[in-house]
Amino acid sequence: MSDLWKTDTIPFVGNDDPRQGLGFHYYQPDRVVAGKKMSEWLRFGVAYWHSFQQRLVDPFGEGTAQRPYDSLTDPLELALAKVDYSFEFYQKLGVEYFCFHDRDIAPEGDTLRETNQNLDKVVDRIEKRQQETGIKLLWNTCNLFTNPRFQAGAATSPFADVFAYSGAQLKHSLEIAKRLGAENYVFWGGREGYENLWNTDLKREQDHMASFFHAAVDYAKEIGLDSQFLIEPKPKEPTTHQYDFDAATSIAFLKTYGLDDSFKLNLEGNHANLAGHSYQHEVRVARSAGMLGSLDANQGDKLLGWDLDEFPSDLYETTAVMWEVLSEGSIGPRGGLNFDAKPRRSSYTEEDLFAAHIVGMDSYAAGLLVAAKLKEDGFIDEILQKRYSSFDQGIGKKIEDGQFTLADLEEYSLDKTQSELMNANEPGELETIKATLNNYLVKALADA
Ligand code: XLS
Ligand code: NI
Ligand code: NI
Repeated sequence: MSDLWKTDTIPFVGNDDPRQGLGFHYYQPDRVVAGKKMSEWLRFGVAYWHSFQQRLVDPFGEGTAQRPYDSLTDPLELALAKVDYSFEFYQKLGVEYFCFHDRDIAPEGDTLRETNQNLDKVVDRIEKRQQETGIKLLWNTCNLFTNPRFQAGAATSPFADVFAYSGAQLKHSLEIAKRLGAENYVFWGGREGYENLWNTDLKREQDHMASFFHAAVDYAKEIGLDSQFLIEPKPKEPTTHQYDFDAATSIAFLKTYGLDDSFKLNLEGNHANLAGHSYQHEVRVARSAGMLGSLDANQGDKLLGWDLDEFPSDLYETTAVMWEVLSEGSIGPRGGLNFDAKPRRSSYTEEDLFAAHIVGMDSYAAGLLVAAKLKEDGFIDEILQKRYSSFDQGIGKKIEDGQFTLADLEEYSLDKTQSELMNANEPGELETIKATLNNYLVKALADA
């Protein structure tokens, strides 16, 4: 592979040659697809934690990553070097957004006061680099799970001092969101859940979590922070049961506690699978509730059952997600595709980090192209329109309009024969649909 990335940006090379070098085969930021630029539909973001902070560790071994700042030993100097490197990386890759946890970017001190001082020094550098490059913050968040103080949770910790500390940490994190112009602010409930109900007061913990979110909403109002608040559902890991289990559970939680006007959802592919759902399902559920906020773009491995955070490469899945996004009109009011993903442990070079993002970006760009063709031809929309058309008139219309009683339905149905009701069904034709989807995938990409 060439060393071009060391000096230049990653080029678009087209798809004539299927062999993958360091170039984009499908992603062209300025190409207009379905009425918007690719870069506007996709709004790619780099996850600071995976790409610059963590070292490609797994539960069985230390990190393997090789980065140019590895030799630095002074924690603050190292933190600043990572910021500089990260902005070079975004520019060379051609992404416009990044995301971070507070603890990804700066070392902790002994007290929160010291930690905040460290944080502010690094935020100064980030702000400067943002101004120089025009690169924007898709979202930031609080890491309320790594430090051992959060062993039993943060906002749901059974220990009041830990709750108090968490709120104090959140306050500064929201101030940073305001300062850096975060489009969104994410809450992922790291250890907000339980290991076992025998030592857990579930109701009390959920009440605490809701009051934590209400306090965040209040403080955002107070400081004039207008980032879209997002909850990121995940069913398990690190706890056996996370309270933000999936989109449906999170929506119910937000509605129960009167928070649904202030939050939307940030949905992650691998989390969807851990919850026993497809990624498309999670996006559809959020859309149905008007709560699609943003996407953490990654994928799992069907042979392994934990949160692997692989870079997306499954075109069938990216097509499905982008079909939902096209149907919605955008990823969310201020959403984007954050690569909450890391190269495999044996892909430890800087070049691998580029290659990993390229496959993710190209996979979503390809998914967008296929989904746009599906939309343009009305293929899926027509299937849906036809399948539910019996609700457009007659008894179906009355049902949808709420103009019916059970007695009306009895009168309508009492003398219907078995064969009349069988004939009311139409074949679902899923096999034909799947074959046609494959044809669209192959054709749209060949034509790309
Ligand atoms: C972990 C989550 C996490 C959030 C941000 O599984 O995906 O990375 O996106 O805290
Ligand atoms: Ni995750
Ligand atoms: Ni995530």
